Amino acid sequence: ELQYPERLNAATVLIDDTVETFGADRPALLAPDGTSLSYGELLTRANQVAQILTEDFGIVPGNRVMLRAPNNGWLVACWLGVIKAGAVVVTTMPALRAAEIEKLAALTKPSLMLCDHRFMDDALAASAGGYPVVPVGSDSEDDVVARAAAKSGQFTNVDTAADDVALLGPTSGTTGVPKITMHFHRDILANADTFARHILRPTADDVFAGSPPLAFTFGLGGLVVFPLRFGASSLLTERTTPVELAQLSHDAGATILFTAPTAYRAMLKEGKADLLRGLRVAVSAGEHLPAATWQAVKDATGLELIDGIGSTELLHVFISAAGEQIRPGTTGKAVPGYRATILDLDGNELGPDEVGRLAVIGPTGCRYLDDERQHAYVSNGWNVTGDTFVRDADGYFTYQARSDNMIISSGYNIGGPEVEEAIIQHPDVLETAVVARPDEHRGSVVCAFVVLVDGVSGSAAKAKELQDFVKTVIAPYKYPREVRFVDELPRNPSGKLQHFKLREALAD
Ligand code: 3SK
Repeated sequence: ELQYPERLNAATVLIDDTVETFGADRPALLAPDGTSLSYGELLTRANQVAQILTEDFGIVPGNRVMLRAPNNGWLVACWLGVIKAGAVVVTTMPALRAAEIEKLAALTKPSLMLCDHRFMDDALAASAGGYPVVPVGSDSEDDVVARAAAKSGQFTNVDTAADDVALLGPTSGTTGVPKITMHFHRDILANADTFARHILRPTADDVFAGSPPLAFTFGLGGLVVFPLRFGASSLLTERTTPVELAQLSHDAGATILFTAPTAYRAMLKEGKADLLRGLRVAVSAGEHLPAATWQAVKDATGLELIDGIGSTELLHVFISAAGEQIRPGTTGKAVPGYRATILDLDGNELGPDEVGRLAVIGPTGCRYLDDERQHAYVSNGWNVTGDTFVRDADGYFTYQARSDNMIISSGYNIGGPEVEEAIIQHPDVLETAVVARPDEHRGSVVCAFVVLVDGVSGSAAKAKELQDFVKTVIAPYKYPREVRFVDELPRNPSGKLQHFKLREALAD
């Protein structure tokens, strides 16, 4: 069991203690242009931000501070500065529009927002003067960068309790209605001390890289908390395509990569998977990893992808496997420190090989801010994730579908992801998402939305070709009776597929 002291500030552990242990000169954050920020420089910047918050804006412990920026060094310094000041970080995606920020602000009641200067318009429109919005990276005197230059860089971290809230993480999940998850100082360290320590086994010589935004806890863990906890370096890139990410990671000497299965498939399809050969660890999460993708990456690079499922509610990954423990096609076993089980609709535990709702309990775990959905998603400490899984007798968990994406057609239960997994094996397919379309005769039928690779166009003949192909890969009754070709699939700002939007499109 993890033991943390009663008084704990996560930023002390992540930056002050790391400087103490590993020295100030080690590179902490790497930028795509080849520049870097050392641990000592990052500590100074974070202290300056904490001074700005407390001295210039009167922020006191417990105040909420919204952050809005792409992945870069100033965002990390701001994140650490807020935690050092004992305040609460509210993470937001830079892609959000004014109305979305307004909704989050109504729920989280920020006292202040620190906002990358390129994303000020929507931020100002959302705040409408209700709380100050301070730019980061502009030429203005009011800017965090200019203010930082006038500060000493000395700050004594606020003596917070391990159970004080440090982070509010919004999640729209896959349904679009935001909930705000609350995380304590100890939670922030717990994922590093469970998933990272046991599955990734980082050392100070590792270089982390990846695509997820820091506002998504997948990115926060993989690109900030884990590297800082182990004294490693992290390459931060603003928006990149999968191929650009592969190239930049290769050039920076990355050893641990975090991205989603879609990105690995895009790297393979564009013939760039070779760039991954220098990695020690490649993590795939955020979406279901089909066994075919795992095998294709292994064949092309020799790398065995580490699959994982996590959630904003639990902060990071709680089921995974590495090395000889990996069983392709399964997500893995409960990460040490977590327990996972399968429940029926009444909340009773199911046995091996029975399909049901995944529930998890562990050192992190969900408290929603002022939200009665707490009762639906958390029961006796068990977090009910909204995913349908099956567990085998050895404790390995295999994904079936989001609980709202099991398709019942003519009495057959068909998991949408199983059909997606078959379609994606066709060489002309870049991405696909499968949902149920209501049908008078069959109850529902399987409908596939398909994005084709560049240079291939959709047609009735191509749809028939895909349908015939699926029938050769899985039981023919599961084939998509309808195929719709689209230019892109709807994703939320964290990059997760929004199947509900496709179901809505079918209902229109
Ligand atoms: O599996 C996910 O979607 C996830 C969510 C939050 C944090 C980490 C992960 C992998």
